[in-house]
Amino acid sequence: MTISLDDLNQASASDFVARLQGIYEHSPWIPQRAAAQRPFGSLAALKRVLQAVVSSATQDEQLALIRAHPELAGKAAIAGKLSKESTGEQAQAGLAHCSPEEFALLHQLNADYHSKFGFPFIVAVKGPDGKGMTRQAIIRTFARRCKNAHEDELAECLRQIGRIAELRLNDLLHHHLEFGHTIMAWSEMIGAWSDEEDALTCAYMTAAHRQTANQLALWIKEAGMQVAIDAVGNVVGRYLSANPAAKTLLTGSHYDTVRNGGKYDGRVGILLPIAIVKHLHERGEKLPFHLEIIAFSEEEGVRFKSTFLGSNAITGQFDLALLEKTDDAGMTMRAALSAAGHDVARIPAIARNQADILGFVEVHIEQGPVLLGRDLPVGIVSSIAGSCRYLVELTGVASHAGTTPMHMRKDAAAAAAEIILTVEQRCSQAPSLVGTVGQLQVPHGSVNVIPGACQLSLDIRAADDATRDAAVADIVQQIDAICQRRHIEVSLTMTMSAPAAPCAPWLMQQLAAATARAGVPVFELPSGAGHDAMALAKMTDVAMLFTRCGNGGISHNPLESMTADDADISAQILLDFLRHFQARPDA
Ligand code: HGY
Ligand code: MN
Ligand code: MN
Repeated sequence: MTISLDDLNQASASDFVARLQGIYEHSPWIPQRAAAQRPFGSLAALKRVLQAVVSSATQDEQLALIRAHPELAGKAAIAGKLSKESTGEQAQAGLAHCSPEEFALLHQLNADYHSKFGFPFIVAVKGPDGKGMTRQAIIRTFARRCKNAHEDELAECLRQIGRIAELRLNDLLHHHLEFGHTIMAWSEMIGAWSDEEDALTCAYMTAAHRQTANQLALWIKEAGMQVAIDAVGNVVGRYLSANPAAKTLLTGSHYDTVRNGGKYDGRVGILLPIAIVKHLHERGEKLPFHLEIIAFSEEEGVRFKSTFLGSNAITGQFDLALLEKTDDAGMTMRAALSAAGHDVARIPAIARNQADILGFVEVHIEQGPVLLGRDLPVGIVSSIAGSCRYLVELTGVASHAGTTPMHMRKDAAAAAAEIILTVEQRCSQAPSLVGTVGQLQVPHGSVNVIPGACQLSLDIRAADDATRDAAVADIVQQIDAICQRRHIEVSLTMTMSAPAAPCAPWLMQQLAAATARAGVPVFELPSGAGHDAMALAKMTDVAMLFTRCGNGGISHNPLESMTADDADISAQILLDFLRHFQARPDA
C-alpha cells in the first residue's frame, strides 16, 4: 500500500507512529517524538526531523537504538529472527550466502567489534547509491571501522541508522530519485578510468584524462547541449536560451583528480548540472539565459605542479610560460597538449568576455565533516580559503651513518622534520589556518647515509589572506633559523598563490532560497578546500553549493563518498535555483 507524505501529515499521532514502525528498528519513540513537528513540507524535512530526534536523544537511548539492530550475518540472522526490513536488506547484500570463510570472518569481526564497542556494527548495506554494497565491501568497511575511536564509531553507527531510515522511507513513500542514481552511476563509470591500477588518478592530458573528457562530451551532447573541447582540455557544454541575445551563467567544476583520489571531488559539479540540463532538454524547457557547463581540465596541479589551468584559461589568466613546465618523465605541458591534438596557439582565445557572464555557481562535495556532523545534505559556501604553496629544497651533507658523530651532521631530513613540526605548531594558532607538508622525499636516499638533500612541499591556507600571509612570513623566518642553526642550505620556491575568494551574497541568497524551498535548513560554511570558483572570482561573481560527504567527511582519498539521495537533493536545489535565477540588477 502506498503511503504519501500527506497521509503521514494528516494521520493521528498513533497512526503516524504505526506507519513508520519499520523505519527505525524496534524504536517507536523516534516517530513518537517527531509526530508533534508535523506537517512536514517535504520528505527531506521528515527525514531530517526524525534524525534530529536521534541526534538529540540521550546516549542511553542512542545505545538502545543501536543495540536494537541485529549483527550482520549474526545469530539472529541465522535463526531467522530479523525484522522484515533487516531480513530483506541482509538478504539483498548476499549475507545469507557467505562462504564458510566469510562467515568465519564476519563472526570474528562481530566478536571483536562487540568486545571493543559494546554494541553491534551497523552499516546501510544498500550503500551510498542505494543499489547495495557487495559482501566484500561490507566486510572491508567492517574491518576498517573496527579501528575507529569509540565516539567516532558511535556517531557513525547513528549516521548509518539514519541512512537505513532514509532508504526505508524512500521505499515506504515510493520516493523516486530524479537525478541521484544517474549522477552516482556516471561518477562510478568515469571513476574507473585512471592513470594507475587500483587507484583513481586522472592527471592532466593522460589517456584516462582524455577518455574522461570524451565521455563527458558525449553526455553533454546527449543532454541537448552544444559541446566543444577547448585548447586546454576544458569540456564545455552550452545549453542555449530561446533568446540569442541572452547572457550566460556558468557552472561546472574540474574532472582531473589528485593521486589515489575520490570519485566525486570536482566531478559531481560537472555531472550534476549535465543531469539537470538533460531533464530540461527532455521537457523542452529553456532557460532565460544561456547556461554553460564547464568541465575544467586541471585544478589539482598533479602532473605539472600547476593549478587551475582550465579555469585560468576561461578567465584569460592562463600563463603561457607554464607550457614549458615538465612532468616527472620530462615531458613538457606543450608536448602533452599537442600529443592530445590541442593547438596551444588557441589558448588565449578561450578567455570569456566578462560582459557576457552573469556569474559562476559551482556544486562540489564538502570534502569535510561539517554537514555530516549537522545531518545536513547541503550547505552554502560563504568564502573559499586562499592558499600558498611552496617547494622547499634543503641541502646538507650526505655522509656515513655509522662514523659521523651526531654533533657533526648536516642532516637535511632532520631539518625537514623540525620544519614540519614548526608548520604544524604555527598553523594551529588560528581557527581557519591550516598548514600541510603533503610531499616529503630524500632523493637517492640510502639506509646508511645521512640525508644530504630533502625536498618537501608546503600548503598553507586560511579563510582570509592576512591570516595566511602572516603565518607564511613566520614559517619562512623559522625555516631560515632552523637551517642556519643546522648549517643547511635552503631554497624556497612558491608554486602557487591563490587569494581567498568571498562568495557573492546575491548569488548565495538565491541558493539559500532554493535550499529552503527544498525543505532543507540553510547553513553557510567556509571552504577550506580550493575550488575553480576561486579562479572564476577574478572575472565574475561566484557561489558554491556543498554536498555532504560520508565516511567522516574524508576526501582526496578513495573512501570519499556521498549518497544518491544527497546528490539528488543537490540537483533539485540547483535546478530550482536555475528556474528562479535573477541576474544581478546592474548586470
Ligand atoms: O587543494 C585543494 O584544496 C583542491 O582540492 N585542489
Ligand atoms: Mn581536490
Ligand atoms: Mn575539487
